[in-house]
Amino acid sequence: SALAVCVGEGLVSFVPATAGPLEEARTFHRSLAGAEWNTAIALASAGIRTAVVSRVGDDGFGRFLTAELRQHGVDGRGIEIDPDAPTGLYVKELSSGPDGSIDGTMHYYRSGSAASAMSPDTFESSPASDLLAESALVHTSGITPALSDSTRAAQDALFDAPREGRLISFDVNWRPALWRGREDEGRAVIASYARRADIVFCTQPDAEAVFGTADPDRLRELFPEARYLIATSRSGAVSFDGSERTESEALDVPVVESIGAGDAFAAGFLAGILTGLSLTGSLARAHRIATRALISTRDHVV
Ligand code: KDG
Repeated sequence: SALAVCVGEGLVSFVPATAGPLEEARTFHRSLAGAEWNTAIALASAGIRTAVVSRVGDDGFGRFLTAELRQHGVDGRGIEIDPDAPTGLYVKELSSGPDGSIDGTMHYYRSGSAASAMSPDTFESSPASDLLAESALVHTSGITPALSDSTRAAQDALFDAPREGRLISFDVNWRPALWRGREDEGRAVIASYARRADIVFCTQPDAEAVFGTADPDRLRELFPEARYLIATSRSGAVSFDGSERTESEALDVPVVESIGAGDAFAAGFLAGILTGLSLTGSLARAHRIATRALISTRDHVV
């Protein structure tokens, strides 16, 4: 069956047990995170043969992340172990609003991480090179080129390599914290990948922040090359397969955790496309899997 390869940084996330400033947080829940890794796990859970190509540190966190992948049926042979650099982390800081709602801020501890040293070389040696050569689809996002010059070169190598029928899927995933002080460059870099991808996912706030418009028809004009363009919002998605336009509604559920829902949505859509579903069928699958992520705090979707 078709192989999907997800390329990006896996992170360990730490979420405090209670809301409040980090200086007061004593107990944290540890989970796997990282957009492309979340998507990989959701793809494997949807029955798609899936591998991750990445790098982790030679440390307990790296071993935890790769064990989690394996447990969910994702092939982790394409993950290089860096003897010198650590596995990246993020810590969430929770604050509670006057109405009882909980808001989270992400603090990254990932600069100089093992994955931020991904480079075009990462794809040259076996088994990563074999996995990529065999893949029907490669999924990555706007996070990867934000990490370092070498990860950006890696992403370019992925996009510039002969496709040979392989689809390149790109989730915009605008993370301004990773582009601080060079936001305009970040916008241009992300637009350049969106122009070259076969499948583009973009949320409404990201579209506004990066492309200056969240109007799906305008986005279709900006990125005419992508075969599939999926513009998502809290209420649903407007999607294009070529010039065929479809609107689909998100299921109306109480949201427990929105982080990771986009990763799950992408996985559902890609699983649909890889198994030959129509645009409508793939979208239904995407909404179903994203809804599951929205209403749960399952370990792998934070
Ligand atoms: O999409 C969810 C991700 O944002 C989260 O898992 C952390 O990969 C992450 C990032 O770089 O923000």
